[in-house]
Amino acid sequence: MKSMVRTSLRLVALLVAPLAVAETHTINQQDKTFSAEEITIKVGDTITFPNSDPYFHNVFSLSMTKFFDLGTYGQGESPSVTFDASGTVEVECAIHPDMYLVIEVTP
Ligand SMILES: [Cu+2]
Repeated sequence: MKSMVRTSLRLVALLVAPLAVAETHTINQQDKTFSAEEITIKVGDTITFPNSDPYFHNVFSLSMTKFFDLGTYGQGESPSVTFDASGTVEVECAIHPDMYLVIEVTP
């Protein structure tokens, strides 16, 4: 009987685990700066990078944790990136060298 309860609990744990819902965060780009200098997120989370400036940005990262390049995009566009591994991600803009953001992706 005890082992049946244990098995049931394990089954419930398996069913519940995937419901630890991934979150979506927003890092706005305005006045040639990211809306945060640092953000901590969890593996599986997504960050959207809306461009609120009347000129182009090109958000990218050369970090091993997450390598990406969103390309050149204009005002009102809002591309996103999902982070599938833990670690540190340094984010820059190819057009504005002063733009810098650090993302800590935690397990
Ligand atoms: Cu930029």
